[in-house]
Amino acid sequence: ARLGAELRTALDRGEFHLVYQPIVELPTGAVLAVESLVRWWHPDRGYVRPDVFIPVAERTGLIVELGEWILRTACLQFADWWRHGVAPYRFGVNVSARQLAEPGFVSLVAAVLAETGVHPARLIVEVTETAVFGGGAAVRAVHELTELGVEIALDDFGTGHSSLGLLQTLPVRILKVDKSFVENVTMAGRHAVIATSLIQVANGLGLVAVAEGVETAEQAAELYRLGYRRAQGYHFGRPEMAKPLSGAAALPG
Ligand code: G
Ligand code: G
Ligand code: G
Ligand code: NA
Ligand code: MN
Repeated sequence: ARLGAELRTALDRGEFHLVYQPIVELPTGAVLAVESLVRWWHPDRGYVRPDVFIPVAERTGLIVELGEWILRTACLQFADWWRHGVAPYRFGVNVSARQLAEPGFVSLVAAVLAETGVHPARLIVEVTETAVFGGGAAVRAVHELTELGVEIALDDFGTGHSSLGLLQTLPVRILKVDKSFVENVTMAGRHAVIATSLIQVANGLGLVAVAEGVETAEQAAELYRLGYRRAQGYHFGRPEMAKPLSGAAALPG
């Protein structure tokens, strides 16, 4: 409960910031997109991990307001990159289950895009399989976001309530293959089999697969051999704050 109250204060005090991690093309390493990830430095607690505070924010409902701040901040950053001619092709924003199901979420996205002057096709909304598994408001929001021109990515694919049927009915174009399958991709075993199958499913359905959590050149090479053309992970670039825009290299990675 204390953490819940502190989240409210943190938002008012401006203790959150965003970091950005590159998503690259294989094998060139060219940056195609960035994913924004939220960070919280508490004056006493120090760094609090998002997998600790995001679930708390979901329970208290603060995720709606925090999520709006995240969306607007990422869009403003992208607009700034765009103005300076250094924008990647697209940028991803994580949206939690509760945010997605919140009435007015799609209108909010439309308003923030208009306000910041970002073209809808530049935005990728990253949602988990579990968020859209039950149908209902979250699934309607995904359809409406697509009508707006926003891209949808299924995050941590293969670890949640996975259903290949979801890929038939949801207007998803990007599968983010969870890092647990990438970790052991260079060793014969269950994870490698799943990584192999998922790229075949993605390619067969005309979807884009992104391999997450790529940490070594060996993993990148094996993923390329399997057919992956998009990757993300420490090997290519850590999540970093946007660099001040004066010189050329402003993007992370
Ligand atoms: O870096 P990592 O520790 O950045 O993030 C851990 C988890 O926290 C992610 O898998 C994601 O589910 C969640 N997360 C990180 N940033 C955001 C964000 O901006 N919004 C939401 N809803 N979740 C986020
Ligand atoms: O939103 P999502 O659940 O996909 O968040 C991605 C998570 O993975 C974040 O916590 C991010 O910091 C983390 N991450 C990004 N690249 C790597 C990597 O190469 N290795 C590991 N272990 N984690 C990574
Ligand atoms: O290592 P991590 O990805 O959690 O760091 C996220 C960002 O926070 C980094 O880009 C780093 O520059 C920044 N950072 C590191 N230490 C501090 C700190 O003590 N306070 C603040 N506000 N930011 C920090
Ligand atoms: Na994500
Ligand atoms: Mn993920």
